[in-house]
Amino acid sequence: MTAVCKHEGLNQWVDEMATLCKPDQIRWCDGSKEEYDRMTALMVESGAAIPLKKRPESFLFRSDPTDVARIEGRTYLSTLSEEDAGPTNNWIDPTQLKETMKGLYNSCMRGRTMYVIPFSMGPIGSPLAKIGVQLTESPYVVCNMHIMTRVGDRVIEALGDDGEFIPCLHSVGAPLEPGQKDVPWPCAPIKDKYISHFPEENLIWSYGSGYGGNALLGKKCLSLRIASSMARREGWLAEHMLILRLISPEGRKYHIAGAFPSACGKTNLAMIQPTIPGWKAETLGDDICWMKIRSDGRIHAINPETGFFGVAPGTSSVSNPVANEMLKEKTIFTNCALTDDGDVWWEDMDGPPPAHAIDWKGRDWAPGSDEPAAHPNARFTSHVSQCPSEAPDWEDPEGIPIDIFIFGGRRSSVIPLVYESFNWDHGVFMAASASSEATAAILDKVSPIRRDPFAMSPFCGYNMGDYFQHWFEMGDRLGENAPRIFYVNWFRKGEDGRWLWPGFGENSRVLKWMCERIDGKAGAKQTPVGLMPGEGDLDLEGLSIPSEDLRKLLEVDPQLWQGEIPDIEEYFEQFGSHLTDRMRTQLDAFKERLAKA
Ligand code: SAT
Ligand code: MN
Repeated sequence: MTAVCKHEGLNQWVDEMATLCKPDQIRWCDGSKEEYDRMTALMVESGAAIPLKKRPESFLFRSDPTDVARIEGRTYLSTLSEEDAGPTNNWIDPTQLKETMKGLYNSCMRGRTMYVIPFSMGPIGSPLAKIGVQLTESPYVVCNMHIMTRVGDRVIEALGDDGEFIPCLHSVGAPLEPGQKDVPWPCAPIKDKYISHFPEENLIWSYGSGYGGNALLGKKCLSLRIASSMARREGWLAEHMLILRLISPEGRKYHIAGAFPSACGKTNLAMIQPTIPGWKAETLGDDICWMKIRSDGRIHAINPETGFFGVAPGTSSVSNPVANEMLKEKTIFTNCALTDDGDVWWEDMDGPPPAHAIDWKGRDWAPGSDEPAAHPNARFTSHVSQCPSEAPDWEDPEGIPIDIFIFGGRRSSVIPLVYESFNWDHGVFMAASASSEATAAILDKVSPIRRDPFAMSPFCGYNMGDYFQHWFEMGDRLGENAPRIFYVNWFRKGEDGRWLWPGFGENSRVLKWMCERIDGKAGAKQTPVGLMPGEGDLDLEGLSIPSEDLRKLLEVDPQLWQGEIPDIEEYFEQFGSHLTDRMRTQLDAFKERLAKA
């Protein structure tokens, strides 16, 4: 039974939006298991969901073929002044954007039920948590929000009669005329999709897509775009980072927050199983990290989410044995292939491919087909409690003090395996000049290599130039307590196209070096890009890696790096007066070090 909402502001907003969208009925979500089961039953009956015989309480969904990933070209940051959105965001004047979207929202939920989803990002009552309320007519979104966030009555209770909430209006944009038969995955054409953010009002309006970050509004929209803008105003950080705890054989705990672009292995790293004897790892989060400086002077992190929305293809007992285990039950799969015996399948899963399957578009598929069986951005949605490596205290409302920041991207050349910043400002420069090769997590075509500072390029809710300044200032406030900053690249390839580094569990060797750097136990050598493990500094015991590969992985070629400079300069240039002199100082110093090398 849903608690009666006594929050007048919330009730009024729901009424107004219902008047605009004109659903047949309104249902308040209570977050219960019964509700989840009712919704999945509804979707099985309608044909939107396929129950999986091989995985208890698990379902497969196939999206519309045009609605398979975030669409950055249709994502907007609507501030009063265009300058406040900055050059990396799409901008439309708020009045104009609202006019356009109101036209689209008008009657958009006809023939459907509007669900009111009260949700909390972060443990309810935590000083780091925020409450949102999403309106949607998508039962798929309701179920995913159940897994990814804390939904229901306890959120309404926490709101009281005047608590602060972030309104998140969502519609798939596919009204049903009387008698019209529904499709399994209703959505609007790409030209009508809008994923809009109004950070000055803490408001989110999303229209036309039912997929991932476009539709699960607690994720990128609230927890990154809106939250980063709040964080700047309020002096904290909302970042696109995994959170991981490493435990040494002596029992010392190290907390790592790592930022990588979408589909660059954040989930795998968050669930790493160290290959070094005696070292253990625990998972705290795989995508989003909110951090505040607490009374001990250190920066504490929480994972505002409660689930994983991870890329399925490539997940195997080699790449991610933990996820492999986690996905055995109670999981929503989207755009994976379906096997004849009622299981899901994707490329690079364990074992041989099935002789026959139904691909993500619902067509017959057999090995050797031109197209992959699963969409490359096929996803799983699983609750944290199902993760075998879950940290027992992952819901600690106080957050966990961070020791190490890692930044990175996917680069087959130039960027070495690992390096450490000389100091905080240099680390901010390293993160700001991060780059990555394109992946399937975004639908738009992007250049083969794009600058993706802090892995926040698609998610920063204000001018990215000001964001850099915010990071510099956080360092000033943290002083001696500032986490150390590292950059990694697991994706370096040899001239023959081979991966040079084995990755996955072996990445623990690199993490161990970072931990030992903190304790002053491991050495490093000076290079123009930063501090790097010298001969014997990385623990490579038990790993057979050709010394030539290792040399390549840890090589800094000043000439190749020179080639990066014009791109970095051009990237920084676009921020004009919003680029702080502190960043220019770092760039100049880097150029000087390269010139001397
Ligand atoms: O679609 S999501 O934004 O949720 C996933 C991602 O791109 O990282
Ligand atoms: Mn992400």
